[in-house]
Amino acid sequence: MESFRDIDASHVDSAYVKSELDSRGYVLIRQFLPFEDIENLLRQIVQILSDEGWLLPNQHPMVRAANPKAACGESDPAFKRVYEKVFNLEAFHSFAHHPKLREVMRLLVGPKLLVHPKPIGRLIFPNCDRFVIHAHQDHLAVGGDTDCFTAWLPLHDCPAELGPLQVLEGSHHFGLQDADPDTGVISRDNARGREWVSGAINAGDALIFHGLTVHSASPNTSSQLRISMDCRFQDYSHVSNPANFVFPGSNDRSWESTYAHWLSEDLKYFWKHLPLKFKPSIDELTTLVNTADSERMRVRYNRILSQIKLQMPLDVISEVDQVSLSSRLALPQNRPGHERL
Ligand SMILES: O=C(O)CCC(=O)C(=O)O
Repeated sequence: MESFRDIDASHVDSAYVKSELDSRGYVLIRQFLPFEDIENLLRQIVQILSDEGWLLPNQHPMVRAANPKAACGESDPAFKRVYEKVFNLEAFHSFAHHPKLREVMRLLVGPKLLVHPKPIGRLIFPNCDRFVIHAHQDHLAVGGDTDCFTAWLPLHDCPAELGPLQVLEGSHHFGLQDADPDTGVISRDNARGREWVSGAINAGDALIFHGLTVHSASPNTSSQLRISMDCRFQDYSHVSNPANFVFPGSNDRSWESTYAHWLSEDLKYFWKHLPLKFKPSIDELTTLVNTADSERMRVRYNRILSQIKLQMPLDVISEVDQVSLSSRLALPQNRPGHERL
């Protein structure tokens, strides 16, 4: 496989980033984020994993030596319980707002930058095929604006054996590609684009790609956990998916539980005053609660709608949606005491 084309952070400028994203669908910026900031987050994550028995006890947690007996992945209840602890870390969220990331993302999306509020942490056990994320396009799951960008950020050096990402160059030029309707996986044989590229991605490097760029993880064949973040960014005046602001998959997670141990108020509900435009809109969501094809999706839409009501202040929602939400949910437009929700 060909190697990534990359650039050192000191040479990055707006024209380069835009033209690489335009022509290749990705840009790999080397030595972009300061090591101390990455290490601070990694330390907090590995402490959780060590306390949970995911790491071998006879080695330093920062080595991330995986305990094979604890191996689990995203769909396992054991994973979800530990992941929630990681997700609740204040540093996990502030990392997505790192000034360097904001700066480069503004080059791509302009001044109206929306940092998606739910970054994803990847905690990938080694030598487990079922945990490898296969080829897909983020837009299928993320929804909203196609011009949404992902920054993939390993929290330690990630040579080939730790399973860094691979990218299909130029694949973002072909719209949404044929994918398995249940899993969103695109067969590598049929994927449209130029050629697959890959290579080591190290702590501090940022791999940034477009929402339609086909990409895939490579298998982690090492003996260590691979720990990385993926954070998403878009223009807030473009449509965004309301599911990205709430917790549609679970009944007991909320922003209040996420924020319970945070020291600073700065990033809580940071999107609160942004004039977001939802797609599906509140009206569409209200219809989907009754008309979506499957019971699973009807329940999901219902959760999104009710969590928006509970968790988001009405001034977040665009004019049209406010009227619709307040009449349907019988809420006053300016609810006293709602500012902190
Ligand atoms: O880190 C991984 O294994 C997958 C990440 C990914 O697919 C993404 O960032 O969209």
